Amino acid sequence: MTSTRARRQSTLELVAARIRAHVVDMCAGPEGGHLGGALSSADILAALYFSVLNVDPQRTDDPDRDRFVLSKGHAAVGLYAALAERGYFPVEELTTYGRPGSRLMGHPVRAVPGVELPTGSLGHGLALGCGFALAHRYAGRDARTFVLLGDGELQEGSVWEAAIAAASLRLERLTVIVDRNGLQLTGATDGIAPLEPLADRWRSFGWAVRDVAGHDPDELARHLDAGPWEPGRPSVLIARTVKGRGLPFLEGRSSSHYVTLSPRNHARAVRALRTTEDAG
Ligand SMILES: Cc1ncc(C[n+]2csc(CCOP(=O)(O)OP(=O)(O)O)c2C)c(N)n1
Ligand SMILES: [Mg+2]
Repeated sequence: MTSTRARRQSTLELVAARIRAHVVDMCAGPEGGHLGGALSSADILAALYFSVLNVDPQRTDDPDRDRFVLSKGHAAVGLYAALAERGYFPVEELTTYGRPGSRLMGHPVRAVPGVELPTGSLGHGLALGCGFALAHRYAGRDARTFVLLGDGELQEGSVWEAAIAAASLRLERLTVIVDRNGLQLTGATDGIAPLEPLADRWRSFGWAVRDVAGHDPDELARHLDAGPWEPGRPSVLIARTVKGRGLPFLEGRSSSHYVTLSPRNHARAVRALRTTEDAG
């Protein structure tokens, strides 16, 4: 890696690269992990935790903090990496992931500093986000709420019930990000239950919509920082991503969904991430 190349990467890109490196290390542990969906959302998490969210790791109970709900709770390894990098707990703790006695389990729980809610059962995060946004309004607080949904998760009817509620309650300080990686557990989302035209669908539910490429964390942060995009409407950023992003041998494949990386594939993954970084 030349220093000239390294300097070209933005701070958020470097953070996203560190998140990916931690995710790959965690998925090489005995438990494995939801690798593909954590890698597809690494740039989103970097943008949120290092630009957008008004949070302070030293004051996790500050009532004015912004709230983030990882509705696709299976991507916990990505969240843990982002929280550790942001200073909620030591980066070294990531090595305990999935091991007996660790608070870093397959799905996030509130024992982990910075985790607002336990998640993992898909379809519930948006309703919970509506609750945060409504509570902020009643308390007269300006805090914003962000919810990250998977695209397969959009097949849950409860997502759309909450989407109707958010629009009718005019929750303009609520923002959804859809990790539109095109894959769910067993295959392509559009092969199982087509979602397109996804932006039009959200628009018809009364949301302000932006549909963007999902792997430029600076661009993602610009959009998310600029919200609310339309007065009186909640916002949804559809981030077009690649499942397994950063690992060419897994990118765009359902097999990236849950992986226990063998020592050989871990080494391969580490090499691949270094190459991607050098090319940046
Ligand atoms: C209610 C519910 N049903 C099933 C599952 C099992 N499950 C975990 S991840 C997943 C696929 C989710 O796909 P998507 O939302 O697209 O996530 P991503 O591609 O970002 O990993 C499923 C079915 C679950 N966690 N919750
Ligand atoms: Mg998906």
